[in-house]
Amino acid sequence: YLIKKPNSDLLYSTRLIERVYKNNFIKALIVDGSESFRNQLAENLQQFGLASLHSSDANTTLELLKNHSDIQLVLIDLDISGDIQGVELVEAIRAQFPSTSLAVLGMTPHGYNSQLSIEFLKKGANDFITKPFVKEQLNLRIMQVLEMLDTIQEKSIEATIDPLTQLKNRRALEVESKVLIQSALLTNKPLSVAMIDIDHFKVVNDTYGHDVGDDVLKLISKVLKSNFRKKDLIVRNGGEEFCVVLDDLSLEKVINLFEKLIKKIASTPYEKDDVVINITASIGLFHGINNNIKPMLSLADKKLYVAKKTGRNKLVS
Ligand code: GH3
Ligand code: MG
Ligand code: MG
Ligand code: MG
Repeated sequence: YLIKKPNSDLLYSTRLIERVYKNNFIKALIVDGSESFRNQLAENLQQFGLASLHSSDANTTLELLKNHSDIQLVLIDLDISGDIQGVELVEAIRAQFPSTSLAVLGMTPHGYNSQLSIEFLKKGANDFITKPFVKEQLNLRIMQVLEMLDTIQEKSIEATIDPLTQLKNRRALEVESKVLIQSALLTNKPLSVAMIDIDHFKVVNDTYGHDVGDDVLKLISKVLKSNFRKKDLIVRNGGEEFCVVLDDLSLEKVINLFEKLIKKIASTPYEKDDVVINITASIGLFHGINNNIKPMLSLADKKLYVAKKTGRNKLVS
């Protein structure tokens, strides 16, 4: 199947090698009914620094993908072992592993109807390649689908991460709070939604300038991250306002957590050169459940307003 072509080490192979070295490690999964083809393909990928796992059927493939989250590329032949065929496998993969997590390259055996190859694309493959192919062609396609994966991942990160603080943004809040709400409703457990707003932040900007203001926002973001669990949803809502959504905690525990946070913020001044800025924040907390994030946010916001009106540097729940 794989035609060896002399002097195939051309432009795209070089780019592939460079890419592999830049990213350290790319793991591929080869899904093909023929062991000798798998070995040949694996050897070719190895030359470019791509390690590969093998499978010949759909179930093993899905199992391997579940257990190896570092796989970035799956090469799938149309004609694989077992009842589930290559195209259906692509569909099953995409149901669990969206194009943000994995690149899929279909392989069409020689002499197959071209309509079948198109099915690969319809079911979510990034591209397909027809056998027999020369190495250069394979490397080029691999390069392209991996670059596509990079772009998709970059765009998806850009869309959900706040570039200044690296916290999640409001768009992420909308998407991820839905998941938290669903599971809270299912398990009949409350959520905690907190609105956190830095006190008199405008004074920081007006006194020390916008750049220092930005640094303060970064500092507060670090304090926020250090105060919560990895799974907790911490969001920069906009400006100097943050939002935290926690699941599965009693009101008492949550109050403790946010009281601790308030103290931590107040005792972590911004320091640079001769400048020392003491920062405080006010927090409004909602504890309960609703099938939509918006009313919970707005109730937390009302409590925040009370905190601001009654002296700041405090939690109102
Ligand atoms: P309060 O205690 O009532 O919350 O007062 P405040 O001054 O913190 O609130 P206000 O809403 O009046 O001002 C917020 C300021 O935050 C105004 C705006 O210039 C500043 N700000 C918003 N986004 C950014 C940013 O990305 N960087 C910097 N440096 N400042 C920002
Ligand atoms: Mg304000
Ligand atoms: Mg403020
Ligand atoms: Mg504000």
